[in-house]
Amino acid sequence: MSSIIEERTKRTRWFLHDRFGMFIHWGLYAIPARGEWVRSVEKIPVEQYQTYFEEFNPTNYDPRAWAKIAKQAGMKYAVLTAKHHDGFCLFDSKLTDYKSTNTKSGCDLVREFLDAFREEGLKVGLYYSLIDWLHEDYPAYGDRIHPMREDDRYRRDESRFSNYLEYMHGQVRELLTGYGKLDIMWFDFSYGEMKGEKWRAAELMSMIRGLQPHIIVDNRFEASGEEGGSIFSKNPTPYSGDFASPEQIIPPGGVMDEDGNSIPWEACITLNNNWGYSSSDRVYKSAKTVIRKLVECVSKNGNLLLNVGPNAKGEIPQESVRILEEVGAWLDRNGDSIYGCGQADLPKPEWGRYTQQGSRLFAHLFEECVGPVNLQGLAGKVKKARLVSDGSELFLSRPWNTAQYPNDAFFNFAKPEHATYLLPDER
Ligand code: FHN
Repeated sequence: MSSIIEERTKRTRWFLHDRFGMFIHWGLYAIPARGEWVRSVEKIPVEQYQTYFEEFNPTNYDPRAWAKIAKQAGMKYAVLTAKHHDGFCLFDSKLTDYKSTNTKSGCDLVREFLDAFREEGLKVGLYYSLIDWLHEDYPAYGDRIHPMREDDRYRRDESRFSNYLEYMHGQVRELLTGYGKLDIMWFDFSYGEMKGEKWRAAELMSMIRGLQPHIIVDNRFEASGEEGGSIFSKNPTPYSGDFASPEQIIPPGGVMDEDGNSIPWEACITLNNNWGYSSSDRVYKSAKTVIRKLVECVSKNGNLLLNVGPNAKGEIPQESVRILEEVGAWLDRNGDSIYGCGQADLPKPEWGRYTQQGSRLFAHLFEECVGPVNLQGLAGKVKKARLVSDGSELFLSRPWNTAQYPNDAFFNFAKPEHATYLLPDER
Protein backbone atom coordinates (compact mmCIF):
# COMPACT_ATOMS: atom_id res chain seq x y z
CA MET A 1 0.00 0.00 0.00
CA SER A 2 1.47 3.40 -0.94
CA SER A 3 2.38 5.69 1.94
CA ILE A 4 -0.12 8.22 0.60
CA ILE A 5 -2.89 5.63 0.99
CA GLU A 6 -1.62 4.59 4.42
CA GLU A 7 -1.65 8.21 5.60
CA ARG A 8 -5.09 8.71 4.06
CA THR A 9 -6.43 5.68 5.92
CA LYS A 10 -5.15 7.02 9.25
CA ARG A 11 -6.41 10.56 8.67
CA THR A 12 -9.92 9.51 7.63
CA ARG A 13 -10.63 7.09 10.53
CA TRP A 14 -12.81 9.62 12.44
CA PHE A 15 -14.47 10.68 9.16
CA LEU A 16 -15.52 7.13 8.30
CA HIS A 17 -16.92 6.72 11.82
CA ASP A 18 -18.92 9.95 11.92
CA ARG A 19 -20.69 9.38 8.57
CA PHE A 20 -23.00 12.43 8.64
CA GLY A 21 -22.16 16.13 8.27
CA MET A 22 -23.72 19.50 7.54
CA PHE A 23 -22.70 21.51 4.45
CA ILE A 24 -23.43 25.24 4.71
CA HIS A 25 -23.49 27.44 1.60
CA TRP A 26 -23.83 31.04 2.67
CA GLY A 27 -22.77 34.44 1.36
CA LEU A 28 -23.88 37.53 -0.53
CA TYR A 29 -25.94 35.35 -2.91
CA ALA A 30 -28.41 34.82 -0.05
CA ILE A 31 -29.70 38.33 -0.77
CA PRO A 32 -30.81 37.76 -4.40
CA ALA A 33 -31.95 34.39 -3.01
CA ARG A 34 -31.73 32.58 -6.35
CA GLY A 35 -28.88 30.17 -5.57
CA GLU A 36 -25.12 30.63 -5.30
CA TRP A 37 -24.52 30.79 -9.08
CA VAL A 38 -26.91 33.72 -9.54
CA ARG A 39 -24.14 36.15 -10.48
CA SER A 40 -22.90 33.93 -13.31
CA VAL A 41 -26.23 32.54 -14.49
CA GLU A 42 -27.91 35.97 -14.63
CA LYS A 43 -24.72 37.76 -15.78
CA ILE A 44 -25.15 40.30 -12.98
CA PRO A 45 -22.82 43.27 -13.57
CA VAL A 46 -20.15 43.87 -10.92
CA GLU A 47 -21.79 47.13 -9.85
CA GLN A 48 -25.14 45.49 -9.17
CA TYR A 49 -23.59 42.62 -7.24
CA GLN A 50 -21.66 45.23 -5.23
CA THR A 51 -24.96 46.46 -3.81
CA TYR A 52 -25.33 43.09 -2.09
CA PHE A 53 -21.91 43.59 -0.47
CA GLU A 54 -22.97 47.03 0.76
CA GLU A 55 -26.27 45.65 2.06
CA PHE A 56 -25.10 42.38 3.67
CA ASN A 57 -25.99 42.47 7.36
CA PRO A 58 -27.18 39.08 8.73
CA THR A 59 -28.65 40.44 11.96
CA ASN A 60 -29.99 37.03 13.00
CA TYR A 61 -26.72 35.14 12.45
CA ASP A 62 -26.43 32.79 15.43
CA PRO A 63 -23.86 30.06 14.75
CA ARG A 64 -24.54 28.53 18.14
CA ALA A 65 -28.13 27.95 17.06
CA TRP A 66 -26.84 26.46 13.79
CA ALA A 67 -24.52 24.18 15.76
CA LYS A 68 -27.38 23.00 17.98
CA ILE A 69 -29.49 22.26 14.89
CA ALA A 70 -26.66 20.20 13.40
CA LYS A 71 -25.97 18.37 16.64
CA GLN A 72 -29.64 17.57 17.25
CA ALA A 73 -29.84 16.26 13.68
CA GLY A 74 -27.16 13.73 14.50
CA MET A 75 -24.53 15.45 12.37
CA LYS A 76 -20.97 15.02 13.63
CA TYR A 77 -19.14 17.59 11.50
CA ALA A 78 -19.89 20.71 9.48
CA VAL A 79 -18.31 22.50 6.50
CA LEU A 80 -18.95 26.22 5.85
CA THR A 81 -18.14 28.14 2.66
CA ALA A 82 -15.26 30.45 3.61
CA LYS A 83 -15.18 31.73 0.01
CA HIS A 84 -17.43 30.64 -2.87
CA HIS A 85 -16.94 31.38 -6.57
CA ASP A 86 -18.04 35.02 -6.24
CA GLY A 87 -14.88 35.72 -4.27
CA PHE A 88 -16.65 37.06 -1.18
CA CYS A 89 -14.74 36.02 1.94
CA LEU A 90 -16.66 35.16 5.10
CA PHE A 91 -13.40 35.60 7.02
CA ASP A 92 -11.10 38.52 7.84
CA SER A 93 -8.56 37.95 5.09
CA LYS A 94 -5.68 40.42 4.97
CA LEU A 95 -5.43 39.82 1.22
CA THR A 96 -8.70 41.40 0.16
CA ASP A 97 -11.24 44.03 1.15
CA TYR A 98 -14.06 41.84 -0.22
CA LYS A 99 -14.82 40.25 3.10
CA SER A 100 -17.52 40.01 5.74
CA THR A 101 -15.57 42.17 8.21
CA ASN A 102 -15.95 45.04 5.74
CA THR A 103 -19.72 44.67 5.48
CA LYS A 104 -22.31 46.12 7.88
CA SER A 105 -22.06 42.89 9.87
CA GLY A 106 -18.39 43.65 10.62
CA CYS A 107 -18.17 40.00 11.62
CA ASP A 108 -15.59 37.29 10.95
CA LEU A 109 -18.35 34.80 10.16
CA VAL A 110 -15.93 31.90 9.81
CA ARG A 111 -14.39 32.43 13.22
CA GLU A 112 -17.79 32.55 14.91
CA PHE A 113 -18.90 29.43 13.02
CA LEU A 114 -15.78 27.51 14.07
CA ASP A 115 -16.04 28.55 17.72
CA ALA A 116 -19.73 27.66 17.95
CA PHE A 117 -19.51 24.24 16.28
CA ARG A 118 -16.40 23.24 18.21
CA GLU A 119 -18.25 24.22 21.40
CA GLU A 120 -21.02 21.76 20.50
CA GLY A 121 -18.41 19.06 19.98
CA LEU A 122 -18.65 18.87 16.19
CA LYS A 123 -15.63 18.62 13.93
CA VAL A 124 -15.23 21.59 11.61
CA GLY A 125 -14.27 22.15 8.00
CA LEU A 126 -14.09 25.00 5.52
CA TYR A 127 -15.06 25.03 1.86
CA TYR A 128 -12.79 27.18 -0.31
CA SER A 129 -13.49 27.90 -3.98
CA LEU A 130 -10.52 27.50 -6.32
CA ILE A 131 -12.56 29.47 -8.84
CA ASP A 132 -12.83 33.23 -8.27
CA TRP A 133 -15.13 35.33 -10.42
CA LEU A 134 -14.02 38.56 -8.79
CA HIS A 135 -10.22 38.44 -8.72
CA GLU A 136 -8.82 40.47 -11.60
CA ASP A 137 -6.12 37.91 -12.33
CA TYR A 138 -8.44 34.94 -12.54
CA PRO A 139 -8.65 34.17 -16.27
CA ALA A 140 -12.01 34.43 -17.94
CA TYR A 141 -13.27 31.21 -19.44
CA GLY A 142 -16.19 32.13 -21.61
CA ASP A 143 -19.54 33.17 -20.29
CA ARG A 144 -20.01 30.15 -18.04
CA ILE A 145 -17.50 31.34 -15.51
CA HIS A 146 -16.85 34.98 -16.14
CA PRO A 147 -19.91 36.75 -17.56
CA MET A 148 -19.17 39.97 -15.78
CA ARG A 149 -15.86 40.57 -17.52
CA GLU A 150 -17.32 43.17 -19.92
CA ASP A 151 -13.97 43.65 -21.61
CA ASP A 152 -11.66 40.90 -22.85
CA ARG A 153 -8.69 42.31 -20.98
CA TYR A 154 -8.53 39.27 -18.78
CA ARG A 155 -9.70 36.65 -21.20
CA ARG A 156 -7.22 33.76 -21.09
CA ASP A 157 -4.50 36.10 -19.80
CA GLU A 158 -2.72 33.18 -18.17
CA SER A 159 0.38 35.25 -17.45
CA ARG A 160 -1.51 36.98 -14.65
CA PHE A 161 -2.91 33.76 -13.27
CA SER A 162 0.18 33.30 -11.11
CA ASN A 163 -0.87 36.44 -9.21
CA TYR A 164 -4.18 34.78 -8.50
CA LEU A 165 -2.45 31.61 -7.32
CA GLU A 166 -0.36 33.64 -4.87
CA TYR A 167 -3.60 35.13 -3.56
CA MET A 168 -5.37 31.77 -3.36
CA HIS A 169 -2.47 29.99 -1.65
CA GLY A 170 -2.12 32.96 0.69
CA GLN A 171 -5.75 32.77 1.76
CA VAL A 172 -5.52 29.03 2.36
CA ARG A 173 -2.51 29.73 4.56
CA GLU A 174 -4.54 32.37 6.44
CA LEU A 175 -7.29 29.83 7.12
CA LEU A 176 -4.83 27.15 8.23
CA THR A 177 -2.82 29.43 10.53
CA GLY A 178 -5.39 31.87 11.88
CA TYR A 179 -8.41 29.78 12.86
CA GLY A 180 -7.17 26.96 15.03
CA LYS A 181 -7.42 23.25 14.31
CA LEU A 182 -9.47 22.50 11.23
CA ASP A 183 -10.61 18.96 10.49
CA ILE A 184 -11.54 19.31 6.80
CA MET A 185 -10.56 21.52 3.86
CA TRP A 186 -13.14 21.19 1.11
CA PHE A 187 -11.82 22.68 -2.16
CA ASP A 188 -14.10 23.23 -5.17
CA PHE A 189 -13.65 22.61 -8.17
CA SER A 190 -11.38 21.62 -11.03
CA TYR A 191 -12.53 21.65 -14.65
CA GLY A 192 -11.05 21.28 -18.16
CA GLU A 193 -7.34 22.07 -17.97
CA MET A 194 -7.84 23.86 -14.66
CA LYS A 195 -6.71 21.06 -12.40
CA GLY A 196 -3.72 19.64 -10.55
CA GLU A 197 -0.59 21.66 -11.14
CA LYS A 198 -2.59 24.47 -12.74
CA TRP A 199 -3.48 25.29 -9.13
CA ARG A 200 0.09 24.48 -8.04
CA ALA A 201 -1.66 21.75 -6.09
CA ALA A 202 1.44 19.83 -4.98
CA GLU A 203 2.84 22.98 -3.35
CA LEU A 204 -0.54 23.84 -1.84
CA MET A 205 -1.11 20.34 -0.45
CA SER A 206 2.43 20.29 0.95
CA MET A 207 1.68 23.53 2.79
CA ILE A 208 -1.62 22.15 4.08
CA ARG A 209 -0.01 18.94 5.30
CA GLY A 210 2.81 20.90 6.88
CA LEU A 211 0.53 23.28 8.76
CA GLN A 212 -2.20 20.85 9.82
CA PRO A 213 -1.04 17.25 9.17
CA HIS A 214 -4.24 15.65 10.52
CA ILE A 215 -6.60 17.60 8.25
CA ILE A 216 -8.52 15.73 5.52
CA VAL A 217 -8.91 17.24 2.06
CA ASP A 218 -11.38 16.40 -0.71
CA ASN A 219 -10.35 15.30 -4.20
CA ARG A 220 -11.24 18.45 -6.13
CA PHE A 221 -7.73 19.71 -6.83
CA GLU A 222 -8.18 17.29 -9.72
CA ALA A 223 -11.91 16.74 -9.89
CA SER A 224 -15.36 18.20 -9.89
CA GLY A 225 -18.56 16.69 -8.56
CA GLU A 226 -18.76 14.39 -11.56
CA GLU A 227 -15.21 13.15 -12.17
CA GLY A 228 -12.76 11.84 -9.65
CA GLY A 229 -9.05 12.40 -10.41
CA SER A 230 -6.20 10.21 -9.22
CA ILE A 231 -7.77 9.31 -5.88
CA PHE A 232 -8.89 6.09 -7.58
CA SER A 233 -5.35 5.13 -8.50
CA LYS A 234 -3.26 2.70 -6.45
CA ASN A 235 -0.55 5.33 -6.87
CA PRO A 236 -2.40 8.56 -6.13
CA THR A 237 -0.73 11.97 -6.48
CA PRO A 238 0.22 13.95 -3.36
CA TYR A 239 -2.82 16.14 -4.06
CA SER A 240 -5.36 13.43 -4.93
CA GLY A 241 -7.09 14.14 -1.63
CA ASP A 242 -8.38 11.96 1.20
CA PHE A 243 -11.95 11.40 0.03
CA ALA A 244 -13.94 11.38 -3.20
CA SER A 245 -16.84 13.82 -3.36
CA PRO A 246 -19.73 12.63 -5.60
CA GLU A 247 -22.27 15.40 -5.88
CA GLN A 248 -26.09 15.05 -5.73
CA ILE A 249 -25.73 11.32 -6.37
CA ILE A 250 -24.90 8.17 -4.42
CA PRO A 251 -22.67 6.02 -6.65
CA PRO A 252 -24.48 2.70 -7.35
CA GLY A 253 -21.54 0.59 -6.19
CA GLY A 254 -19.98 2.97 -3.71
CA VAL A 255 -16.52 4.33 -4.58
CA MET A 256 -13.60 1.97 -5.27
CA ASP A 257 -10.01 2.39 -6.41
CA GLU A 258 -8.74 0.71 -9.56
CA ASP A 259 -8.13 -2.51 -7.59
CA GLY A 260 -11.69 -2.59 -6.27
CA ASN A 261 -10.75 -1.44 -2.78
CA SER A 262 -13.26 0.86 -1.11
CA ILE A 263 -11.94 4.39 -0.68
CA PRO A 264 -13.27 7.13 1.58
CA TRP A 265 -16.07 9.06 -0.05
CA GLU A 266 -18.75 11.55 0.86
CA ALA A 267 -21.87 12.32 -1.17
CA CYS A 268 -22.74 16.04 -0.92
CA ILE A 269 -26.46 16.56 -1.41
CA THR A 270 -28.82 19.52 -1.13
CA LEU A 271 -31.96 19.42 1.00
CA ASN A 272 -33.90 21.23 -1.72
CA ASN A 273 -32.41 21.85 -5.19
CA ASN A 274 -30.07 24.70 -4.39
CA TRP A 275 -26.82 24.94 -2.44
CA GLY A 276 -27.20 28.66 -1.73
CA TYR A 277 -30.45 30.07 -0.35
CA SER A 278 -33.34 30.18 -2.85
CA SER A 279 -36.56 31.80 -1.71
CA SER A 280 -38.56 30.11 -4.48
CA ASP A 281 -37.20 26.58 -4.11
CA ARG A 282 -39.60 24.80 -1.82
CA VAL A 283 -38.93 21.32 -3.19
CA TYR A 284 -37.40 19.77 -0.07
CA LYS A 285 -36.49 16.12 0.39
CA SER A 286 -38.48 14.42 3.16
CA ALA A 287 -36.80 13.20 6.32
CA LYS A 288 -37.52 9.66 5.11
CA THR A 289 -35.62 10.37 1.89
CA VAL A 290 -32.69 11.84 3.82
CA ILE A 291 -32.58 8.82 6.15
CA ARG A 292 -32.69 6.48 3.15
CA LYS A 293 -29.81 8.35 1.54
CA LEU A 294 -27.80 8.25 4.74
CA VAL A 295 -28.43 4.51 5.12
CA GLU A 296 -27.52 3.96 1.46
CA CYS A 297 -24.27 5.94 1.80
CA VAL A 298 -23.23 4.02 4.91
CA SER A 299 -24.25 0.70 3.35
CA LYS A 300 -21.68 1.52 0.63
CA ASN A 301 -18.94 2.74 3.03
CA GLY A 302 -19.74 6.40 2.37
CA ASN A 303 -20.65 9.58 4.20
CA LEU A 304 -23.48 12.03 3.61
CA LEU A 305 -22.76 15.77 3.67
CA LEU A 306 -26.23 17.34 3.70
CA ASN A 307 -26.50 20.98 2.69
CA VAL A 308 -28.38 23.89 4.22
CA GLY A 309 -28.45 27.38 2.67
CA PRO A 310 -29.01 30.09 5.29
CA ASN A 311 -30.90 33.22 4.21
CA ALA A 312 -29.64 36.82 4.13
CA LYS A 313 -30.63 37.30 7.77
CA GLY A 314 -28.42 34.38 8.80
CA GLU A 315 -31.23 31.91 9.46
CA ILE A 316 -31.34 28.28 8.38
CA PRO A 317 -34.71 27.90 6.59
CA GLN A 318 -37.45 26.49 8.80
CA GLU A 319 -38.18 23.74 6.26
CA SER A 320 -34.60 22.54 6.65
CA VAL A 321 -34.76 22.72 10.45
CA ARG A 322 -37.96 20.63 10.56
CA ILE A 323 -36.50 17.91 8.34
CA LEU A 324 -33.25 17.81 10.31
CA GLU A 325 -35.18 17.47 13.58
CA GLU A 326 -36.97 14.41 12.22
CA VAL A 327 -33.73 12.88 10.94
CA GLY A 328 -32.15 13.50 14.33
CA ALA A 329 -35.01 11.76 16.13
CA TRP A 330 -34.46 8.70 13.93
CA LEU A 331 -30.74 8.75 14.61
CA ASP A 332 -31.37 9.07 18.34
CA ARG A 333 -33.01 5.66 18.12
CA ASN A 334 -31.02 4.04 15.33
CA GLY A 335 -27.63 5.73 15.34
CA ASP A 336 -25.98 2.41 16.26
CA SER A 337 -26.67 1.28 12.68
CA ILE A 338 -24.97 4.37 11.20
CA TYR A 339 -22.07 5.68 13.27
CA GLY A 340 -19.01 3.48 13.00
CA CYS A 341 -20.80 1.31 10.44
CA GLY A 342 -20.03 0.56 6.82
CA GLN A 343 -20.69 -1.91 4.04
CA ALA A 344 -21.91 -5.34 5.18
CA ASP A 345 -20.40 -8.71 4.33
CA LEU A 346 -23.74 -9.80 2.90
CA PRO A 347 -25.13 -8.72 -0.48
CA LYS A 348 -27.92 -6.14 -0.45
CA PRO A 349 -31.26 -7.79 0.45
CA GLU A 350 -34.26 -7.14 -1.80
CA TRP A 351 -36.23 -5.59 1.07
CA GLY A 352 -33.79 -2.85 2.08
CA ARG A 353 -30.13 -2.42 2.98
CA TYR A 354 -27.54 -3.73 5.40
CA THR A 355 -24.94 -1.78 7.32
CA GLN A 356 -22.30 -3.41 9.49
CA GLN A 357 -20.02 -2.56 12.33
CA GLY A 358 -17.28 -5.13 12.87
CA SER A 359 -19.12 -8.38 13.52
CA ARG A 360 -22.48 -6.68 14.08
CA LEU A 361 -24.81 -6.77 11.11
CA PHE A 362 -27.61 -4.20 10.83
CA ALA A 363 -30.43 -4.31 8.31
CA HIS A 364 -32.96 -1.68 7.32
CA LEU A 365 -36.34 -2.70 5.96
CA PHE A 366 -37.79 -0.13 3.56
CA GLU A 367 -41.52 0.05 3.17
CA GLU A 368 -41.51 -0.50 -0.59
CA CYS A 369 -41.16 -4.17 0.31
CA VAL A 370 -44.39 -5.82 -0.76
CA GLY A 371 -46.03 -8.20 1.70
CA PRO A 372 -44.40 -10.07 4.59
CA VAL A 373 -40.65 -10.16 4.56
CA ASN A 374 -39.36 -13.57 5.37
CA LEU A 375 -36.13 -13.20 7.29
CA GLN A 376 -35.86 -16.85 8.09
CA GLY A 377 -33.06 -17.04 5.53
CA LEU A 378 -31.01 -15.29 8.17
CA ALA A 379 -32.10 -17.67 10.91
CA GLY A 380 -28.83 -19.57 10.64
CA LYS A 381 -26.92 -16.37 10.98
CA VAL A 382 -28.88 -14.58 13.68
CA LYS A 383 -29.77 -16.23 16.96
CA LYS A 384 -31.97 -13.59 18.48
CA ALA A 385 -33.63 -10.33 17.61
CA ARG A 386 -34.06 -7.25 19.72
CA LEU A 387 -35.32 -3.75 18.97
CA VAL A 388 -32.62 -1.17 19.64
CA SER A 389 -35.16 1.55 20.32
CA ASP A 390 -36.99 -0.35 23.08
CA GLY A 391 -35.12 -3.61 23.62
CA SER A 392 -38.17 -5.75 22.86
CA GLU A 393 -37.81 -9.23 21.37
CA LEU A 394 -38.54 -10.07 17.73
CA PHE A 395 -38.90 -13.54 16.29
CA LEU A 396 -37.11 -14.39 13.04
CA SER A 397 -39.48 -17.32 12.55
CA ARG A 398 -42.39 -14.95 11.95
CA PRO A 399 -42.69 -13.07 8.64
CA TRP A 400 -42.22 -9.38 9.22
CA ASN A 401 -43.89 -6.69 7.26
CA THR A 402 -44.05 -2.97 7.39
CA ALA A 403 -47.69 -3.12 8.52
CA GLN A 404 -46.21 -3.89 11.94
CA TYR A 405 -43.92 -0.89 11.68
CA PRO A 406 -45.63 1.96 9.87
CA ASN A 407 -43.66 4.14 7.48
CA ASP A 408 -40.05 3.15 7.36
CA ALA A 409 -39.48 0.05 9.36
CA PHE A 410 -35.79 -0.28 10.00
CA PHE A 411 -34.65 -3.62 11.27
CA ASN A 412 -31.22 -3.80 12.79
CA PHE A 413 -29.76 -7.26 13.07
CA ALA A 414 -26.77 -8.38 15.03
CA LYS A 415 -24.87 -11.53 14.16
CA PRO A 416 -25.50 -14.56 16.44
CA GLU A 417 -22.22 -14.32 18.28
CA HIS A 418 -22.95 -10.70 19.09
CA ALA A 419 -26.71 -10.63 18.80
CA THR A 420 -27.71 -8.25 21.54
CA TYR A 421 -30.13 -6.01 19.68
CA LEU A 422 -32.45 -6.05 16.79
CA LEU A 423 -34.71 -3.32 15.88
CA PRO A 424 -37.20 -1.97 13.58
CA ASP A 425 -37.72 1.68 14.00
CA GLU A 426 -41.00 2.19 15.83
CA ARG A 427 -41.85 5.37 13.90
O1 FHN B 1 -20.24 25.22 -8.36
C1 FHN B 1 -20.25 24.60 -7.09
C2 FHN B 1 -21.62 24.68 -6.49
O2 FHN B 1 -21.99 26.01 -6.34
C3 FHN B 1 -21.60 23.99 -5.12
O3 FHN B 1 -20.66 24.65 -4.26
C4 FHN B 1 -21.18 22.52 -5.32
C5 FHN B 1 -21.12 21.82 -3.98
O4 FHN B 1 -20.37 20.66 -4.10
N1 FHN B 1 -19.87 22.48 -5.94
C6 FHN B 1 -19.78 23.14 -7.23
C7 FHN B 1 -20.53 22.38 -8.31
O5 FHN B 1 -19.94 21.10 -8.44
